[in-house]
Amino acid sequence: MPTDFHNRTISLLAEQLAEKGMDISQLISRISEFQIAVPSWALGAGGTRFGRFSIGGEPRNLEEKLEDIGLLAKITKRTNAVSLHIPWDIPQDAEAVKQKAASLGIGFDAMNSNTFQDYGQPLSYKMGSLSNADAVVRAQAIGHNLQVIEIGKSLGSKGLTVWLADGSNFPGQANFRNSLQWTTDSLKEIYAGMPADWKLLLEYKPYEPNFYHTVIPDWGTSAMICRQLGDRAKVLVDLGHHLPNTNIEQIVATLMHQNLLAGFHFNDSKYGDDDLSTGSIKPYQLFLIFCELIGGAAEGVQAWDSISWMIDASHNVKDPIEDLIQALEAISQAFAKALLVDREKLTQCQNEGDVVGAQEVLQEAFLTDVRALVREARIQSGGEADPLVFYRREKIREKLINKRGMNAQASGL
Ligand code: LRH
Ligand code: MN
Repeated sequence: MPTDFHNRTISLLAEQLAEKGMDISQLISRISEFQIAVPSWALGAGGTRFGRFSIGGEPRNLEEKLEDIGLLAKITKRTNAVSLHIPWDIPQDAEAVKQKAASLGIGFDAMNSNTFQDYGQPLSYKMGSLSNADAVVRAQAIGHNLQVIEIGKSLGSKGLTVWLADGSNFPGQANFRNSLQWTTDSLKEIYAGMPADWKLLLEYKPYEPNFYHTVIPDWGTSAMICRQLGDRAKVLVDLGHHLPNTNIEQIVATLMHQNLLAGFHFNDSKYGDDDLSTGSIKPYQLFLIFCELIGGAAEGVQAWDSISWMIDASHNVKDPIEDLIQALEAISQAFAKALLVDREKLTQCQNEGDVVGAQEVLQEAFLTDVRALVREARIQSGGEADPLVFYRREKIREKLINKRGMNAQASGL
């Protein structure tokens, strides 16, 4: 039940926004429509090479992962889809899985292939997959991606995310040009194997697990390859896949300008690909990214609905469900704040070279407390006023531990 304080906050905010010519009910419906997919591999405790600390009550199979995402959907109303990773989440009975997901109000966002591990396939990916010097290994990796597409088709997914660990650890280990050409040729076969209404999301990453070169290290290389594949191939921006101090909002603006932005893997980081909770380290950057997204859509360079919104995080010390509640909230708040930017005034400042004025416009929006707005959107959608408070009050983790056991371990990273 929303508190009286909440209702008074909303009516005050409605007044403030009306003065700026903004209709709070329109903002609330934009926030309610904005849904973010949850990764199937983020429902267990993640880990690093230095160790993994289990959380207890982790989902032991795909069905239990869907139950946890169903809970998130029910209490936050901010997610309505899961992004599966193959082979970590191969459905035993696709139709049954599809029905279970539908009963929980969940659909299937982009599928993720995996040619960065060996999981019993005939040939190892140690020396690469789509860029491997051995054409037979490349063919195996292409075959895996085509299999992932078939699984995705049986679940109603419309996208394939390809992230390649391919690269090298030492100078001289790889021929950069051959690696790039073999990768591009392999992706062409995968692209040709996709249904006409699917998109290929090509994810870049500067390093890890290879520490000298990565075949697709940055947005430019990914965009260059996408252009060679076709217009349903676009660039996936994982926020953690940038060298320190990279201007990610400019990359987003540039990709949208070229109608080449596939979507996002939301997370946050201080140093490398830390996969920390979205908005926990650099909330202003996340806000600026949404400013570019809203600006690009308003200017018509790329359609808002053509972009995929997914979280990609790994929880070393937090309860995964609590972390996802926080991440969904942080993303919704960044989006809500960016919707408050007076774009007309900003454009005027930009055209008049009023640098101070432009910053004032952004800060005015960023410093507006939108928590009540996001809460109101959730309440109006039938969600919990405060999902984290609900999750703890209902002792859901304890109940999951009782049902699944302390040592239950989810598949994934
Ligand atoms: C690579 C990555 C990729 C996933 C993996 C789980 O760092 O971001 O998106 O396949 O994490
Ligand atoms: Mn990712």
